[in-house]
Amino acid sequence: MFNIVIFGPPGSGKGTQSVKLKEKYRLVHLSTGDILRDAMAKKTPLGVKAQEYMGKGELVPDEDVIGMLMGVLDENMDSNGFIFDGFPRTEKQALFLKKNLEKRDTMIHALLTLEVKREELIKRLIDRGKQSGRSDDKLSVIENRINVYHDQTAPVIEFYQKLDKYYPVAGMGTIDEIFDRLCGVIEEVK
Ligand code: B4P
Repeated sequence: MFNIVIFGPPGSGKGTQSVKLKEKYRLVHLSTGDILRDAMAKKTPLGVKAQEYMGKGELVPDEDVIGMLMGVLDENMDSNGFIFDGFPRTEKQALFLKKNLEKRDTMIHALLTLEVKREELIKRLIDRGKQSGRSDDKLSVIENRINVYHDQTAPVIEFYQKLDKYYPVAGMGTIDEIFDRLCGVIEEVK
């Protein structure tokens, strides 16, 4: 298996690039944001709980996200590998992922981190909000999401730096330019 984490602040293009990477490398795309939005749309107990947090731009509690992910991992262990998109978002989630992949004789091969300036993140998310109607894509919530990223999510970088798996990638430019940069790193790591 070949497993990568696509990482970066909200609006850095994780979801956008995951769709392209999944096709090229035939990986299972596991987006915790998408799974949570699906649960919200279906009004499941997890979805109702997640709505409270996501609407404010806060992280959904680790226990809920971890519980949700376990089943999806086991359903796809015969695949070529995973793109984890939006997970891990805390050190606790990173440790959980490491232990659970080790139990299944595999690991994360690279944390690909998209680096994008704050003003560009805000611009992209406001633009997306106009079309998607996502309740977390409005200015006050976007600013909180970016702050939450710096406070709670950025420490995940250090976790993977210690494992020698951290790869920063410039996330400014066209979608295709950024995709080429990501593929360049993957070809080196594979
Ligand atoms: P996510 O769904 O992960 O979404 P995201 O961080 O907003 O976006 P992403 O980086 O994927 O941006 P995208 O490609 O769409 O998280 C949403 C919320 O879910 C979190 O705030 C949290 O509450 C909760 N959550 C999710 N996972 C969790 C976890 N593990 N633990 C706890 N809570 C969790 O790009 C954004 C826009 O930019 C798009 O409109 C796109 O078209 C545009 N764009 C992309 N690349 C571009 C480029 N190169 N140039 C111009 N525009 C570009």
